[in-house]
Amino acid sequence: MFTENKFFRMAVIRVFLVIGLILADLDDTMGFLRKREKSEQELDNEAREAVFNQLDTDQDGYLSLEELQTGYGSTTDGVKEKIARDLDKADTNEDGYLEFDEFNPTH
Ligand SMILES: [Ca+2]
Ligand SMILES: [Ca+2]
Repeated sequence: MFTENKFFRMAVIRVFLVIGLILADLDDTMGFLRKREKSEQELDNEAREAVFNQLDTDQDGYLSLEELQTGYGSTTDGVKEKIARDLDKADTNEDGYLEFDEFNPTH
């Protein structure tokens, strides 16, 4: 009876150990995913900033329609109009310029 009990207890302990390992692993995985998500976002921000600074040729912190059109190398009226429409859409405070917060080249 005593030995049976001991085996049972060992089995229970083993089950808890396995559950503990799975949970620890899951936590690691979640932490890894969170970290990755964050670094991707940071990367995205850096890329966005680099593009913004490249387009902002007079470095005033705002992208004018001309800067956008020149930066994107638009030669045809169609492309120029599209950029003007995109600027209009992205320009949420409607000052006619894109500041960094309004600038999202992936959209
Ligand atoms: Ca500018
Ligand atoms: Ca604006």
